[in-house]
Amino acid sequence: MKKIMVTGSAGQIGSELTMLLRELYGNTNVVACGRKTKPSEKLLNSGPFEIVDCTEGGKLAAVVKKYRVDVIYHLAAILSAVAEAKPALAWNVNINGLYNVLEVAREYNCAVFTPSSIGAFGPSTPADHTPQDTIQRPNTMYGVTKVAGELLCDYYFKRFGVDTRGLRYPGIISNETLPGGGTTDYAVDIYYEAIRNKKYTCFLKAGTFLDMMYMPDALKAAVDLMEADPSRLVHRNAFNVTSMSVDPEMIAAEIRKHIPEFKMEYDIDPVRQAIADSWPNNMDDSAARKEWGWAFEYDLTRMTEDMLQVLGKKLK
Ligand code: AKB
Repeated sequence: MKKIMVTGSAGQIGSELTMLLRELYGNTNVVACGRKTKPSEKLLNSGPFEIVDCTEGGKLAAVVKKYRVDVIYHLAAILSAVAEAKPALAWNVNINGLYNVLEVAREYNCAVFTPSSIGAFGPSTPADHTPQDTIQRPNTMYGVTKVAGELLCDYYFKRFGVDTRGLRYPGIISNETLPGGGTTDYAVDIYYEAIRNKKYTCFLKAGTFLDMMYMPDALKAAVDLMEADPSRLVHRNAFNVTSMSVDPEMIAAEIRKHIPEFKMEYDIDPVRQAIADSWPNNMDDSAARKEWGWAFEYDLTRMTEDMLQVLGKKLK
């Protein structure tokens, strides 16, 4: 059985991916890593946990050695809005952290999954049906680190044969752990506030279209890509994947089907609006469909039903 390490395991994706990987590969075969001293009880009680800061290569190597890790899901990262506020931190975590992971993977022969993002595109990228291979000149620190990360992963595959794979994730919507400091976070907050207060003040303008995906599809995409036949992978490290292209009004309208009194107001955050305006409206994910069979299960309607049901119980 594969031995797996997850960095950033207490984060929005990590907290759920770790539990899925433990279900699939066995609890003791998946070591959760994070900088947080207090991960969730569920995570802590279901398998091994190690405190690891990915900017410290020696600690990463020690954990890989201790657990004889074969696959690293490297999720520790700084998201777009925080990266704009703290560019040096974003560079250190997103670039130096990834470099350390790749170096350890090279030394110990591990495969590596790294998420890229819609943030790897910029204002000169075609915004509609954004092709798999296109212009990538992002104007945010987050985007700079994501493009550099894609290239670094390609380099480690070509130069050293490290089995690197990755996805350009859209905004991920989930109900377990809140995202921290992203531009697409409104699409998570809106559901929490709909349940709590039946109203939401959105920091992005109506008409701001962005790709989104529900967490179960995001997790499935990561696992399916890592299990895919490598001989079919042309675009190893940066597959466009998406489930829906939506603006705030579309999500609000979908919520109103369940909570008719739901009200939406706007108070635009210029920093996050500028980031969102530089990202695609909708990506073409045909390469992922062709090369490893990507298909989503949750559209806006199905996701909204599930989000409101789960959060309705959780926030009671
Ligand atoms: C963010 O908004 O920063 C992330 C992303 C789309 O990469 N959710």
